[in-house]
Amino acid sequence: MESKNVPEMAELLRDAPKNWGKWGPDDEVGSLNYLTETEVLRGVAAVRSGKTFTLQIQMGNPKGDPVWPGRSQACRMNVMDKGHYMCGKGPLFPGLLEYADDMMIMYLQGSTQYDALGHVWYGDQIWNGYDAKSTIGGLAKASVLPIAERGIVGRGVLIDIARHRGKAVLDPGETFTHRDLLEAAEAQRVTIEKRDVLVIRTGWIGSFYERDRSEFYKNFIEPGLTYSPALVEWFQRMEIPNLVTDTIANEVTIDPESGVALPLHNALMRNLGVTLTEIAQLDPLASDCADDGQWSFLYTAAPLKVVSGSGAPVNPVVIK
Ligand code: UVW
Repeated sequence: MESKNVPEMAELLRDAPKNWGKWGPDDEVGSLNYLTETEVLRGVAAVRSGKTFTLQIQMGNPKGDPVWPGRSQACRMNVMDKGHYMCGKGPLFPGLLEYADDMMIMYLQGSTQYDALGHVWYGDQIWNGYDAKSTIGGLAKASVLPIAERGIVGRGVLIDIARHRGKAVLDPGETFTHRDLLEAAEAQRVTIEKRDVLVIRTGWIGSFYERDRSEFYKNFIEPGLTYSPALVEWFQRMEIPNLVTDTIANEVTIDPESGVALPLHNALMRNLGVTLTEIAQLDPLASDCADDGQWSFLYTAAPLKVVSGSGAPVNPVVIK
């Protein structure tokens, strides 16, 4: 990559809009506040056939799990099975009950997941202006717990940017903007409405299972949305509560204009309170939408209730 002076996040986002204080000084769920009962009913009204889709990737697929470089794979360990009973090591219960048990060690961002609003920051402040020191030893503010306690239900709209560009998968580092999303939506004959859960398919996570692992991680740069003040203003004006994508980090890894890593994490999540849902498996849903021409649906998600968590695994359910 060409070497250039990369500005600090605070400099890049100096004039960027914020929703801090909009829902009070104690708010920890940000733009999810837009998902009122009216929005739930708008989601329900989008249901036509009753077809359902789950958006979580498998945990422990033999090909491995796609995770951000530096994070390790989820590790499931079998700690009790028939073998224990066969060698006399299984616990004895009246009536000779036998059972299998597992435990799992994983990054909370190591599967399809909701980021807590306090997951990223710059300038010593997280979402709503809370002190970044409140993250020390586990998030005391803006953790994933309040998000998990409320759940996420609303109208979802899928924009298949890969299909729109005639590709199975976007190229590494390939970018798109909100204007591209609007163009793709028009081609799909669907409208991105105010307060929609915005679901974007690039084909990237699906391609993880087709490619050689070392090829997937080589010079790792994901495709995705690219930062601009106009894009951030559009998210704010559209009152987007939740951005869901089939990439590991929901935006192009390095902003090509400034050279800054993941600026939208801060511009959208820290500043506007938009929740991010990452590593979604969108291919079966997208194929079905292309077949029946229905790109909007009821979107529901219940991340795990991890106290003080910076994120939580989730298996969103979509009903068409
Ligand atoms: C990082 O935190 C780097 O990314 P993500 O939000 O994708 O977990």
